[in-house]
Amino acid sequence: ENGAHVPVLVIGTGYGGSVAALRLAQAGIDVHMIEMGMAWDAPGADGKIFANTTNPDGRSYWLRTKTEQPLSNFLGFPIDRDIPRYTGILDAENFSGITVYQGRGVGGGSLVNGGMAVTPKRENFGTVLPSVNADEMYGTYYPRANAGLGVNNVDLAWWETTDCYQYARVGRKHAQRSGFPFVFVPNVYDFEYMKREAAGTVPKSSLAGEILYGNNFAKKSLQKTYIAQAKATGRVAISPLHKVTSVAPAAGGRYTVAIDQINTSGDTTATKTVTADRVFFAAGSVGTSKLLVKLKATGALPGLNAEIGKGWGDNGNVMCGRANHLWDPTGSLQASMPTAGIDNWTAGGAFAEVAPLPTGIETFASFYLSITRNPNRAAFSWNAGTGKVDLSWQTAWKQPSINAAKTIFDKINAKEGTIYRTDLFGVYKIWGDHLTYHPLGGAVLNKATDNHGRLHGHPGLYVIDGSLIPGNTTVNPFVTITALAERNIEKIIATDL
Ligand code: FAE
Repeated sequence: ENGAHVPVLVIGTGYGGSVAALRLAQAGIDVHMIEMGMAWDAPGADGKIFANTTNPDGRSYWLRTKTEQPLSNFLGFPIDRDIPRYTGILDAENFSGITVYQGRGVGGGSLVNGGMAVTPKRENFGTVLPSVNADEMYGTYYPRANAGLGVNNVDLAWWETTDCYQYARVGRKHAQRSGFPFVFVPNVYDFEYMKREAAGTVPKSSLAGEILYGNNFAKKSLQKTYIAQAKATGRVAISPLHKVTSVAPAAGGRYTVAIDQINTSGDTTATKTVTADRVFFAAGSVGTSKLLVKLKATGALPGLNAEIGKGWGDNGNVMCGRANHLWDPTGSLQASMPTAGIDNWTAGGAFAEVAPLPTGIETFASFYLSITRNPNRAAFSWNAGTGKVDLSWQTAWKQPSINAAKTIFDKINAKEGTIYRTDLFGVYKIWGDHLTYHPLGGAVLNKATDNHGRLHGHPGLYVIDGSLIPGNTTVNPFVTITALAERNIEKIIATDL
């Protein structure tokens, strides 16, 4: 409520924010979480909370009047369509050189992501978080994060025979015939439920193509794990459809937090001010960076250092499809949750997730999201003219990612006698190089903050989300974001509170 005081305010309800809220509450501290997106706890007119991937509606996108699907075309035809403007679940945030996809709502990215719960290989960890003790991460915090997230593995005997992973078995065959390691990865989707979907005994979610716009069943989003546990403590309150616009020092070492309440059309219906002893920035790499860059530039938080907004990377994301021969179908039924990847990180700097194309028809296509070693880093900056935050990323900076992905797919195409699909991202365009699902950095650990996420210059302000990670995790990022948050909050509770 306007004028209220809270001990701890958390901005955002994604991985970092949920870990912070749960552990603080368990330590006996009352927490208020502010989330700009919706609660996603009530069904729409069709009886479902979330819209289907193949049939987007207002629930699907954050305040857009037209969908912006990551695969914009099919057989060369644009597939985007008009939708009502609404505070939907997936934000396709357009910067000048890249579109950054993010989840909006209680649960953040966990609402829209593919659930791939991947711990980086230990030998690569030094490049992921160079200032963090790897023994502690692999001994304590990665296991804690995996347990908290409810990570599970697919039953391999079932995977080998089920129709819905034919596309992945084709991916394995092609990888192995070209000599690449094919690795299974854990997921937070309940694979026992998926078996029952395949058997036809429960309502379908992954086998109905649900992914980008939310899963109605069986994906253990943060709503079902960390946030459910946090609420059960009785110490955590959440305000959805509230957007933090400012944080500034107040008397007594406290902070004043300005918040806009919005309606489902995105209009501000009230502005509120609260005070907090401590504020955790957990608005995601883009959300946290935008706030901090603005607050530093406009003088609200003058003590922030020159590292704010820097070190941003796209986790080297690049997408592509391959056209298979007609004797190599990938299946009309494709589970929307990926289970495996092609690991050419050491030799070629690419880890390619074998991704589904859950269109419901046979496409003879193999589709991949590659995570690559891309050295380019961008910075956020305040644009006083527009009153917005810009990002310096340029589309051409994806070239190292394309080169890395080609170390896998040029070889597979040569071996199989196949070609790239050129119809998925436009007309005669092979590479999906205009986007990322994995924004990382902008308030890098041990640079913009100390080695546990305390912002320099303003005691009581913390960063605890993907903005701490300097641009690349070598694999999908949310397990690392969660594990780092577990590490940092343990230290902060022990020494600051
Ligand atoms: P995040 O989860 O983005 O949460 C930030 C929250 O803060 C959001 O709910 C925002 O709405 C909210 N917020 C932002 N600004 C404000 C403000 N001013 N006031 C109030 N609230 C605000 O942050 N990762 C994997 O590891 N495996 C996958 O399979 C995978 N698949 C993905 C698929 C898609 C389509 C997408 C978009 C992402 C995927 N990711 C995946 C990435 C993963 O979801 C992402 O790294 C994490 O969600 C980032 O966690 P954070 O806690 O940093």
